[in-house]
Amino acid sequence: MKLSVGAGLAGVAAAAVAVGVAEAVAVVTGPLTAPLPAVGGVVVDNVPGPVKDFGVSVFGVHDKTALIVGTAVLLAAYAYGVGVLAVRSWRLGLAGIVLFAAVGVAAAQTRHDAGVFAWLPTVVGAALAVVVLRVLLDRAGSLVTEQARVPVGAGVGGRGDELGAPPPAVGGPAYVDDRRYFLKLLGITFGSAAVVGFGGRWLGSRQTVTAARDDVVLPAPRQTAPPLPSGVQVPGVTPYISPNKDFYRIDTALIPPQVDPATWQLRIHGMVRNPITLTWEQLLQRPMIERYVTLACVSNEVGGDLIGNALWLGTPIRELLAEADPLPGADQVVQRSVDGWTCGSPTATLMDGRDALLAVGMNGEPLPVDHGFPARMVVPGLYGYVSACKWITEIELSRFADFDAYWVPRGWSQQAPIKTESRIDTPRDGADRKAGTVTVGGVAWAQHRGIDKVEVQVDDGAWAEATLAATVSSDTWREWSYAWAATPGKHRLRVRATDGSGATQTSTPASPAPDGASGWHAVSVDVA
Ligand SMILES: Nc1nc2c(c(=O)[nH]1)N[C@H]1C(S)=C(S)[C@@H](COP(=O)(O)O)O[C@H]1N2
Ligand SMILES: [Mo]
Repeated sequence: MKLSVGAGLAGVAAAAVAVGVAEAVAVVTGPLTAPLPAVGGVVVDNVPGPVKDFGVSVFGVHDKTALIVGTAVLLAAYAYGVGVLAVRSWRLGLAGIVLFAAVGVAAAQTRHDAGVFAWLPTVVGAALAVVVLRVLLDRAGSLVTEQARVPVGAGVGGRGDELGAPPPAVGGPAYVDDRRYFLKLLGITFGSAAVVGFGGRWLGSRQTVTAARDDVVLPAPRQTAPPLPSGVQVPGVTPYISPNKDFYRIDTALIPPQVDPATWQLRIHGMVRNPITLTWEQLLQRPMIERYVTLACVSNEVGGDLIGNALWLGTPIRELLAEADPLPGADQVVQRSVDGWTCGSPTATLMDGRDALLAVGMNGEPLPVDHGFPARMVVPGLYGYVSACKWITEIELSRFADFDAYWVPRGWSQQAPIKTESRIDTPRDGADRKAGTVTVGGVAWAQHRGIDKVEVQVDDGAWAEATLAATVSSDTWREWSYAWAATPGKHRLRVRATDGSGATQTSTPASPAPDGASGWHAVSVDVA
């Protein structure tokens, strides 16, 4: 092993210690104050829109894991460089660690859970990294390349004499022992860093609001949802109601905010005559209704699955807004999450009579933490990024001309009603079928306008009307099926929907940015 390789590995091991120890300290100071999630969070907030879109399209709901792994890999490369530098000049090595600490501390300060001690995890981690790097480099000093290695004690005043060690043969057993010893030391360092780091993460994850959530007793609704008619579900198609554990999750939070309902408040202010502040107790006392609403993400590609349908329990937001009494001209309702994320919905849309909810329940449970516990917005007909604020703590009446919410400067439209779309769930793209009757099925959605017609086209044939399944309201997606007389060969199936306003889904393909994908979903099927 070359000295520089040993020094580089020593750098990486020191970084592992810094990150691991910082995770442990962050148990006390807040999970986002550790350098890895802090830097990751800054990256999330600052990457250009197209890069974020790329992340979502490649990694989907795993984009956060990909980001943390990516940040860790970059840090490892940097630390390797610091190690190599440090063996030449200890001062430069120290400077490298100080730079790491400065970046970590700066990033931690910007996180929503940053308290006065947000700097502590990085600083403690970096201080230990200095010690670990020094010790490892001293050990690595005995690792030299075979060519460069001069038998210890060979020269005048050789150190072998000072140490009283017998001069080993070149490449002999003592050399191998040195290397083994160093590698063992590295292993122990990495192992300890991992134990401390993952242990800290584990401890941190136990300090969640799960217990508070378990204690929540949801109020009975003043009005229950209309009963589900039979036949909402087409066999082989996505479940009509998405279970909470399978419900898609999209947000900018690397670690979902842990909001204690005991201290939670919602402030309704800005351009209103009558500002309101609600506690959790007060919110639960408001009249609640239950509604099925299908949520959709603007990043959903044609044929994609960033869409889900749930039974929400919440209080109608239009009643709260009416109490707050917006001033004329307040055309935007800005919603702000505890982590600073914002979205803006048209005031007119929230007050036009649709069941826009300040929701506390999802499919019969309190909101899962990932989906906004204790409270979030759900608005039928608007994409999530302009309406569905999770972990909501503020509603500010404003003007579109005066305020751009989170995604707007990143290249997305201020306003974004959900586009009429449809998807084929069965057969899957590339599936094989036997000739004869093949059931084609899927979902179609145009929230708040409703779905009036779905048509299927085989190859370049005429569009044929599919059978619509029952639905509970115009605010959810609608399943459909079509009995296809399949003939042998390779076929392409396409689908298009017509909404309650009579408009047929456009064939023009558009990518998600700036206001939602469009085009017809197609699958190809091999019929034998
Ligand atoms: N606080 C917060 N709320 C948020 C977001 C976010 O990043 N932060 N993302 C929005 C987006 S883009 C969508 S599509 C929906 C997704 O809600 P879900 O994760 O419950 O499916 O949440 C919205 N609410
Ligand atoms: Mo989204």
